Amino acid sequence: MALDKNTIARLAEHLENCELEARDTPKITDAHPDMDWDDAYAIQDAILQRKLARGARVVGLKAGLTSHAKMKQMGVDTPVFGFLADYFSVPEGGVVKCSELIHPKVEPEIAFVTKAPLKGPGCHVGTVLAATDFVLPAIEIIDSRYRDFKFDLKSVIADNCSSSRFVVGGAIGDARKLDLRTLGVVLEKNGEPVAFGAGAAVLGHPATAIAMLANRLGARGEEIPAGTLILSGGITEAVAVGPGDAITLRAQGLGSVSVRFE
Ligand code: 0L1
Ligand code: MG
Repeated sequence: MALDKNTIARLAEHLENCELEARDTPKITDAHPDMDWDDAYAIQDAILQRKLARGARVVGLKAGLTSHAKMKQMGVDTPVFGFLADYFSVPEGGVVKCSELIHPKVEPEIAFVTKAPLKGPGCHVGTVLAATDFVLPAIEIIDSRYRDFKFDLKSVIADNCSSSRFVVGGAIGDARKLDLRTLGVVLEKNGEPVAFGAGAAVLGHPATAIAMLANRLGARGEEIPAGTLILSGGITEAVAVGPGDAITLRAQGLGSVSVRFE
């Protein structure tokens, strides 16, 4: 690690305050160009500990930057992983207040819910499908705390991978019976289709993102517990939203899920 404990705590406080007060900041590597990957995840973990200390709960995990469209959009080349706090969850058909966010964007995703623990190393698509209870469509609302969404991978990991809100809904599906690679999604903004894709856009198969997360946690002696909700990553580029917008995700065989912004 290149950063000391105090610096990690200070950067976690800064980034979390930016989230809670909906204000942006330059990316943290501008002031700390030598920070390493362990520092980045340590800052994310310090943000998590701050939330837990205030009584928040973790209700899920996420993989981000898992599609080539997203990697190209953000100018990066590898997936990242974060956590979902309880207050990020928005009910199906619910409303997101833009005043609580900086510059929200939406992403169509496939969410997995596990029925057995997943522990790496060695997890793969087969292990993930065997441990999956069901899948369902999800809209992730991302909101990087970095000015104009300009960041590098270490900065974005520290910022809990731009996590801010998410909605799951629609119909649940059996991951053993669905072909998640060819499962098509259409994202609509105010009734107009604005993004299209299929599950294979996520690392060839969305379960690959879950396997990568399990393998990353396994390297730290941790696992994905049974009953965990995991967002596998945006299938298309993220779409900017603002007050008055209505978003619907239609996923083949899995119904639809909607959210509004005010
Ligand atoms: O969920 C995501 O793919 C977001 C990862 C962080 C990068 C971004 O803000 O787009
Ligand atoms: Mg996402």
